[in-house]
This record gives sequence, C-alpha cells and structure tokens, in this order.
Amino acid sequence: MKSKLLAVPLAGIGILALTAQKSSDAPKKTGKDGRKNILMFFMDDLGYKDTGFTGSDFYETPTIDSLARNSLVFNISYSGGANSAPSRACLISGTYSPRTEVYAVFNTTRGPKDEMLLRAIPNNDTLPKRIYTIADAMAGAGYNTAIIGKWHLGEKPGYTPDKRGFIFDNSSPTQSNAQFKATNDPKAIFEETSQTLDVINKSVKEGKPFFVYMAFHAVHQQWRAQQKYIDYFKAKTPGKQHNEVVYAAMIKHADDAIKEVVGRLRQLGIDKNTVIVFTSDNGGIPSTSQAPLRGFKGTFYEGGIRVPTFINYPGGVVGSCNVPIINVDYYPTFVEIAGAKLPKEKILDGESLLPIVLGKAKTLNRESIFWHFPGYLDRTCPGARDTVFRQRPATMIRKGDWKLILFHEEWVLKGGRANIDKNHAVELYNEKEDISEKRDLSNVNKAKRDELLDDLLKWMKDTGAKTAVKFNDSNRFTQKEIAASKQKQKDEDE
Ligand SMILES: [Ca+2]
Repeated sequence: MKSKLLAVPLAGIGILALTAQKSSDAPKKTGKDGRKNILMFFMDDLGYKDTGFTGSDFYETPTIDSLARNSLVFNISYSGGANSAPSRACLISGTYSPRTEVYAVFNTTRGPKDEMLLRAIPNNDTLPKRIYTIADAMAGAGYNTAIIGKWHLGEKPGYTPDKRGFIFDNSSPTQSNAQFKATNDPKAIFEETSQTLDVINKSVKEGKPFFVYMAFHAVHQQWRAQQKYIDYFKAKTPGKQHNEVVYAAMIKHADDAIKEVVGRLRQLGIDKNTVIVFTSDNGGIPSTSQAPLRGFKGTFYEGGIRVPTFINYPGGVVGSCNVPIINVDYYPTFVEIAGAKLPKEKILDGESLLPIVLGKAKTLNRESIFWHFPGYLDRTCPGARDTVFRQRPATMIRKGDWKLILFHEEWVLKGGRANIDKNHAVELYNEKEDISEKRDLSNVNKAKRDELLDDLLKWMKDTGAKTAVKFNDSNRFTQKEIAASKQKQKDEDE
C-alpha cells in the first residue's frame, strides 16, 4: 500500500507494464486512439436506497443523481458478495467466489462456534496470485490503471495492488478517527479526490487512456463528516425513511468529490470520452433503512446485495434497465471497451454489459447469476433468517424474476433433496412480485424450485463450489476455540 501517488518501476510489474509502455510510445492525448477512459466510483457500504436516484427521502446526492439521469441505471444490480472482501474479489477477478475462495472478511467462522452446525470452508484473505486481474487486463491493453482508496484483498508482499496490475497504487487502509481530527477530511474523501485528479491529469499528459478505480472508504462506519454539513442536515426535516445526520453529511461529501472529478473531466475535454460507472461493494447497514428490501449487509437477501448502479457511456443508452447484473460483469465490459486480450486460460463468470449500454441488445445471454457463501457471519440483523448469525452457509441463484437460496445446514444434515419438501433447505422468492422476500414459495411452486435447484447444483459442480461439511471427531472445534468465539467482537472493518 502506498500513501502517495507512485509510479511503480517497470521491473516491478513485469511483462504487463512493458506491454503498456510500448503501446504508448507515440504520444497522444488520452482517448484519442478512439478508446474510452473508464472511471469507476466504487462506494463502500452504500445501500441501494441511500442515493437520491434510488429514492432516499433525506440524503442528498445531486451530482450522482444528475449523472444517473444521463446514464443507464441498472435497477437490479448486485454485488458479488454480501460484504467487502468477497465482493471486491469478484469485481477484481471477474469470477464468482468459488474460484477465488475469498468468502469473508477475516474468516468464515465468525460468531459462537458452538452454534455452528457445520464446519465452514476456510477463507482466502488475499486474492490468489494465479488470478489475472481486471487491472492486469487493462494495463496489458495499454491503459493507465489506478486504484485510489480501499483494496481489501491482501496487504502481504506480492498481494498489494501494485503487484496486481495497478500501475498507480494509491490504496490505503481504513481511515481512522485520529486522521479525521487532524485533517477534517471525512474518510479521506478529499485526499482520494486529489489523488484521482492527479492520475487523470497524468494520463492526459502521457496520452494514455485510463482505468481509474476510485474505491471510496466512504460511507463505511465509522461515520465522519465536516461540521458544516452536519449542521445543514441537523436543520433539515427528517425523512420518513432516512434521518441519520452524520451519514447524510458523509454521503454529501462523497457527492462533492464526484462533482469535482466529473468537473475535471469536462475541463480537460475528456468527458465525452470517459465512461463513468457508479456502484457499491455491498448493501447498507441497519442504521439506514433499505425498505422495501429485506435484510442488510452480510445477508444474501436483497438488502445485503442490491446496490445503486449506473453506467454513463457517452452516446450510450439513457434510461433504466431491469436485466439483473452482478459485479463480475464489469471485467468483461471493461475488457470489451478497451479491446483487451486475455490469456486463453482466463475464466470470466460475467458477461459484457456493453451491448445493452450501447442499445444493441435488450438482454444478456446468460440465464442466471450466483453467489456462494460456505461460512458463518456473526452479528445478526433485522431481516436475517437467524437470531445468531447474519448468514449461515448458503448458495444462491437468481434466474429471471426468481431467487432460490440453498441452506447448507438443512441440506447436509436433514436429508438433502430427498427430504426437500420438509427440511427447509431452500427458500424461493419471486422478486418481481415480492421484492421484500416475505413469501417463501418453495413448497408452492415446486416446479420452479426444482428448476432453480437443478441449475444451482450444476453450477456448484461446474465451479467446484465447496459446501461446509458435517462435523466428525477430527474436525470439531475445541473447547478453547468455542470459548474464544464467544468473546464480544468489536465493530471491525469489513
Ligand atoms: Ca463494504
């Protein structure tokens, strides 16, 4: 992790950097080779309902809303995981969780171990080195690649962004309260803005297109905001749904940052040649209502994984789209925009959104999208299925309007498919008619249940998705582990 803008020496990133360097030998203004720049605003914990364009009645996001009005808004947009690291692993790898085995923040055994009915599958806390990242692909295509902000996919040597395809590594750990007191810069929003502008300016000077991944630390806890905005929202009439003053102020700061960056694109004359993507890493937290969505960050109900999203493609489609998308789709989308080539063995689980964005297609070719979480996530929340965990081991499929959740405990311990009518191993929802996921239809529409279950089991087999396993004498938790697991967990970054 680097605290200042740093051009990584070519030797440090090997062949990819050499390729990138070579393609820019002839100086040209950014984007003048006909390829679009890509600027991704990636929020942390911003829930689906937390922007103006998705319906907040208190938070203010005028710049984001204005961009959204001139963009293609994806109404059914999902994060790849229900919290930070697994979701980011999907985004950066372009693959589903079974292929990265990044399932959790910290570990897959969070919470009281004597409440866990299965032994969870171990977690990768770094993105495996074999993965050719989205930044590798974009750098290989001659783009300036930059990360600003939160990485969360490994800080060990060899795993930092500068070794994973990002030519400019401005990533940094979570911003502390102490730093805010010293700088009055909430969650380092404005420092990150300045770093983003530096990379954009540098790319224009170098004549290279850029892929800038601006991964805000905002709007994650701990909430910070400048006093003037706190005062402003204190004086504002609370909404019926939202009324969190400091959170509102912090969101407004993020909106200001985006205003500054977008303004710079216009000043530099590259706004018509820059694709802007806005989204979040996971759903919101319980302090900020996501109604009518069920659940919050950490759960695989809609409140945990549905995120506000738009793609602003100059000359592309303006409006909204109800095709379900997921963050593994950005990798192939960006690769197509860049005309990048991938290694033959590279697997991508997503599908390029570009045909939809350009108005050449109304739908995608794939039928379904998937999530896999073979672990336990502590601290239950409103809407969760469970009174102890936010999430127990599960695998999910969304196909058309339908979503099926397979719960591994009931599946493994209560007779699996043979006992499916009685063991509560699956829940089935029609998201179009029941966005709040109140009516489990698994025993009402058995044909649909079986269809989705067939597809889900096939996907698990195809991707090698591991299921949490039954305890036996050798894999039981020790009394010491069980005691340790009951210590109160502090509110740590995830
Ligand atoms: Ca997050």
